[in-house]
Amino acid sequence: MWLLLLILTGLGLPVQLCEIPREGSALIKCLNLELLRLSEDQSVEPNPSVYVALRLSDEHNPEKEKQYLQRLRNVFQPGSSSPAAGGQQKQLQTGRLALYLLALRAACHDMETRQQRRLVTHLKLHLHKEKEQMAYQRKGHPVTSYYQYSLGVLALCVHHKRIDTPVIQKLLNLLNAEKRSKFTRSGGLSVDTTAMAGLALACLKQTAVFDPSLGTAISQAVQRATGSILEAQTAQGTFGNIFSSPLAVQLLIATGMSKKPECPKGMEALLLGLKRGHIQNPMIMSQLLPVLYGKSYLDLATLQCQAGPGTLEVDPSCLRVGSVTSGVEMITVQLAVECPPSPNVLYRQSIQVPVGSSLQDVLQTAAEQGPRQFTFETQDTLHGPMLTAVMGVRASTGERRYWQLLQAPDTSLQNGIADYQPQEGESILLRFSMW
Ligand code: B12
Repeated sequence: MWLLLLILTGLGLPVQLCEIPREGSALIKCLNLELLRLSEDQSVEPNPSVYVALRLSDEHNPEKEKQYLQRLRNVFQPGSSSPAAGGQQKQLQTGRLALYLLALRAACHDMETRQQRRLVTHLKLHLHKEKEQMAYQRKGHPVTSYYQYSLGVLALCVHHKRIDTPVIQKLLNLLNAEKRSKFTRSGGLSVDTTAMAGLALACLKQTAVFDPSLGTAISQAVQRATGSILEAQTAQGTFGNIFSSPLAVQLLIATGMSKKPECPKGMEALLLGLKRGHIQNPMIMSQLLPVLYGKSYLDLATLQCQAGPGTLEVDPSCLRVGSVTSGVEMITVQLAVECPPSPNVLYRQSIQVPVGSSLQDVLQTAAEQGPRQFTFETQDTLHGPMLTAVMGVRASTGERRYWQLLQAPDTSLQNGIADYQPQEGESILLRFSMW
């Protein structure tokens, strides 16, 4: 096998090891259709990441994509059809604004109008503020997160907008080995963030919209990011967990590392996860779809938008079979709330819910039943509902505090409250944590 590869590479023939096995194509089509169905669901806030995924697909439904883009514009740039309107983009955080700009690139939208130029200026301003806050103290953090900062650089880059040297420099510093600890969360490497930072820098390398003196440092940082991703591969083939693997493989594709044997192993793990129904969150689905067509966000930089015939139509064989719950069989889940310092237990109770209930259902039941009072609040994000307050204690981005979901005593859950389904006898811990 290796000999054959060597010969093929020597002959200059393309060696594509990270290809999708033929039997995966039905699964991919269903994923594509699921995202298209989501784009039509008026009860769900439009998500620019879903639009980007649809545009990076090989199969299209131009009419539905057009309608979805309009919905995105209504939400992310209200009043953008009237030239006098200023839009609401000032309230968008770095990451959302960046995702919206990626969507506009995916639509080949004209960016030379006053309003669109203003969006770009806003993003530049956001990045400047993020950078200033990082520089403020020695251990300073960005206003939002390193992930959103990287997404911001990527968005400007795919639009071929010049990015200030100090902004790039900050990203380079973050990827330096000695500062690697900045990417760690719960003791492990945050593959998602490394992959996003790597994609941003790989885009810069490709489009060359930077001060040429940074060239070598950018190339080295891209190498470091891909190296970290490859090192993060697990025995199951995922890079980090299954949910960080789509962005990780995007980076491998973008940097030509898809020829490495780690890539097909990662792709296999992703297809298996998809087949087993582990990838249900629309945000993750949207990060995965481009990978399954051999693409990455970098492809947006060169995307052409010729109108072609629509080939994506509803396929009944893809209809999802929802989990059947009898509504009669009940399970008991232990729910506890911890708020350090000291394991200060604010609440502990057994909760009964029907089989198949989500963690959100458990919290809702706890809030409705006595004898001890339980309260919680959530906030809608592009990833789904996030738990933002418990027993009156509120998460805070500024103080980098959040409500961590755990299976007691110490296993951090890999799904959010809407997606996680506790089992009979399970102990769930909500812990106010630092990130
Ligand atoms: C940064 C980050 C965080 C930060 C967010 C802080 C901040 N102010 O930025 C912190 C540390 C708080 C966090 C927490 C959690 N996270 Co997180 N997070 C991310 C990351 C790396 C980037 C998210 C982002 O900025 N998106 C871009 C912006 C533009 O979109 P947005 O919707 O506006 O972003 C907000 C939401 O994404 C939200 N958020 C972050 N994580 C999660 C997780 C869930 C389930 C929900 C509903 C929302 C949410 O915080 C963002 C900022 O406000 C993603 C990686 C990825 N691949 O997406 C993982 C990721 C989304 N997180 C994940 C998980 C599991 C969690 C937790 C559930 C972990 C836990 N056991 O407690 C908690 C959420 C618990 C809760 N209270 O509901 C998983 C979700 C996997 C899945 N099944 O879909 C991901 C994909 C990481 C991974 N590979 O496992 N996270």
